[in-house]
Amino acid sequence: MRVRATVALAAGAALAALAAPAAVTQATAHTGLEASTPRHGATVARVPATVTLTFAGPLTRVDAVRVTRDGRGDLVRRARLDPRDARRVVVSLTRPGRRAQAARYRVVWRVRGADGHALRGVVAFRVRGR
Ligand SMILES: [Cu+2]
Repeated sequence: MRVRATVALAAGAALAALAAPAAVTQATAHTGLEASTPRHGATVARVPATVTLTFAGPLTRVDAVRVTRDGRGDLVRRARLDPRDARRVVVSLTRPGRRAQAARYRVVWRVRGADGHALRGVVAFRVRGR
């Protein structure tokens, strides 16, 4: 399943309306989420130590990442751009104890693409535990 990336409309639409055709092409080449580990919709045995988000193009900034467990809390220890690959966001997690891991997890992310657009989305996965 592909994760939907929502683009902040106001700035993009205004720019696209004013821009020349070449710039419009660039503005519509959004830096969407391409892949993640775990994948969206996956069921895994344990909570991973890190979640990675891979985008189609480079990012300039990670604005916010939150990882909830059954809709609550935040397991994020640290979220940052991969210093070797600006298309990747690496999120390290505080993992619950083994017995508390079975749950539904949501990675709620907000980043900024190199084209200046804000992007946001959610990667959901499930841990069956044990
Ligand atoms: Cu864009």
